[in-house]
Amino acid sequence: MSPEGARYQAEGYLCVRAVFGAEEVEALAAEADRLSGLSQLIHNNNLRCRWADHVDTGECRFDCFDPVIDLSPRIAEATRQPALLAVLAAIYGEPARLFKDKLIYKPPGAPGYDLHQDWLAWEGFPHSFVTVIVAIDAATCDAGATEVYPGLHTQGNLSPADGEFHRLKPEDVAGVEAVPLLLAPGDIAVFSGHLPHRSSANRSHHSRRLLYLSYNAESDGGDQRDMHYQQFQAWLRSKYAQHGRHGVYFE
Ligand SMILES: O=C(O)CCC(=O)C(=O)O
Repeated sequence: MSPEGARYQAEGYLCVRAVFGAEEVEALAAEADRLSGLSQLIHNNNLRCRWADHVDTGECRFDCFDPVIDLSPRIAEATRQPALLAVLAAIYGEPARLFKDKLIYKPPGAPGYDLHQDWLAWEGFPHSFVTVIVAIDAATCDAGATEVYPGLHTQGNLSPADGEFHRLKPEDVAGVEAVPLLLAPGDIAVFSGHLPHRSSANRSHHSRRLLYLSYNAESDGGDQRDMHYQQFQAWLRSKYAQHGRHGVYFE
C-alpha cells in the first residue's frame, strides 16, 4: 500500500496540497459565480437546491447545488482531474467512480453542519464511499472548515441502520479531538463515508465554496451515480411530502 493509502486507512482522511492549479481554481470559481446567478434555477421547489438560514438574521439563503456536474462541463471535468483520481486510486488500489457531486457555497453567516457520517444504510449504498473536498475558496476555521474525528471511521456506522439520516451525539466522538480540514484554494481533502464530521458557521467575510465530490471503488458497484440520484430524489420527495410540500421538481 502507498504511504498515502496507509495514512488514509489509519486516520480516515487525507489532505493533499495544490492538486488543482491556480488557473483551474480560477475557472472553478468563475463557474461557481456563474451558477449562483442562475436565478430561474435556484428555486425552493427545485430538489437540486439546498438552503440554510443565516445564523444571525434567520434569512433563508441558497447554500448548495446537489448535483452540480450536469450544470457545468468545467466542474464535471474537475471530478475526473488526473491528480485527484490518482489519490483515490492510491487509496482504493483500483479506479474510483463518481457517486455524488455537490457545490456548497457557505456564504458569510451560513450555519455549520451537525455532527454526522455520510454513509447511509440504503440498499446498495457503497461501503467504499469516500468524499473528496476540492477547495475553491480557503477553508479556514473562521469560515467554518469541515472538521473530522480521526480514526473513528474504523467503528463503522455509529447510528441506527434504518435508512434515515442521523445526527451523531457528542458521546459518539468522546475522547477524540476534531481536526479542521484547513485548505487553500486548489487543495483537496479525502475522507471516509464512516468518518464523523461537522462544521461551524461561516463567521468570516468570504464565502467558503467547496466541491464535495463522492466516489466509490469500481469493484464496489461500478457506476452508480444515476441510481443514487434516483434514490436520493425519491427520498427527498417523500420527506417534502411528509411536510405537505408536493410541488417539488428536479431541474
Ligand atoms: O460544508 C461542510 O462543512 C460540511 C458538509 C457536509 O458535511 C455534508 O455535506 O455532508
